[in-house]
Amino acid sequence: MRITVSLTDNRPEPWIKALRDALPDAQVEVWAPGAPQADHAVVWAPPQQLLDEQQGLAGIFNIGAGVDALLKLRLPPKAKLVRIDDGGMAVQMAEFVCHALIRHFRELDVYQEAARDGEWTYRRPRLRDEFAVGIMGMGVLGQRVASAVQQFEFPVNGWSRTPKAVDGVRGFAGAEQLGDFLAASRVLVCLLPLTPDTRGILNKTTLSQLQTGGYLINVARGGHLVEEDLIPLLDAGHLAGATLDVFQTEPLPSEHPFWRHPRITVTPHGSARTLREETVAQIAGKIRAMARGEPVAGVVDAARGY
Ligand code: NDP
Ligand code: OXD
Repeated sequence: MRITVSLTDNRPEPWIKALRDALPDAQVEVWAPGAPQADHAVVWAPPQQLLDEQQGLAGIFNIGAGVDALLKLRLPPKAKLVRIDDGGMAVQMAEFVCHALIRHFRELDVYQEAARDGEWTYRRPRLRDEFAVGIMGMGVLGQRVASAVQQFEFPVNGWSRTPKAVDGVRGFAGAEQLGDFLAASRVLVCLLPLTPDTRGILNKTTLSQLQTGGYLINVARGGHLVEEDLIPLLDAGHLAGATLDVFQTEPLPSEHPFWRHPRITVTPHGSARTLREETVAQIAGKIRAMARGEPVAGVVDAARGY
């Protein structure tokens, strides 16, 4: 079996070594134009030329969860596109979202500011019942975040495309229940895939439907947020703040107003990083399962967009 590897932004050597260790019978090589036909490709943001040349691929394994960039390319007709499901990202996402939520809820920025001035000052306790957390996207990551947030006893709402019954989560589904979901939520966490249906879903109209003093945590894709709508909602006081890990243009340009807005926290698309060991183990397991003719999890439905 031959595996070709193309990982923009990642040094390929450690990945090649890890894949060879996990699949000792496979020939694993870095892709270059004109490379021999492979059975599977392991990719992150591959060039179109790879996909055009490797028409016989049975599997294209994305080393991340989101496949929006890959679905913009022309894929070989028979290839299954497989994403990473969890692979060590879910716990990272849970800790990142809980940190942003608790930092906001417990007003830790206010304390930090006061501490800088040597002020010993208390804030009145806030009621967690008034900070319902709405999670858009109740998939692998969204459900892990929901369970972590529940540990801190915040009310949790979940919104998905199809109805879901998740213990302790008030479920909403489909476009027709989006308004009710937003109206029931104060802290909004976006964990949707970026698809034609979800692009621009965080906008003036939807964010205005959050409860007053709303807080946005976008850890999915920059394309979900209509960026120019955010600062007016913050300045008008409807939103209290935002933690943004993803942006329409990445890296976020140095002149972008989000860097300097006092109530926006910017992180560099690192809320949940791909972990090589877990990712390679998952991909190798799926390649072995496919060779045995077994179904694998995480196969992308291109028509659905995720
Ligand atoms: P999943 O595919 O497991 O879950 C997607 C969820 O979104 C599902 O619950 C799905 O509904 C829901 N959904 C999809 N389309 C719609 C829609 N039109 N309306 C309502 N709900 C919808 O994905 P993951 O949880 O693994 O990952 C989610 C996203 O997180 C990734 O696509 C990626 O963009 C982002 N991500 C960001 C990272 C970062 O570092 N910032 C790291 C990793 C991922 P249903 O359950 O009905 O199918
Ligand atoms: C992913 C990401 O989709 O890191 O995995 O954004």
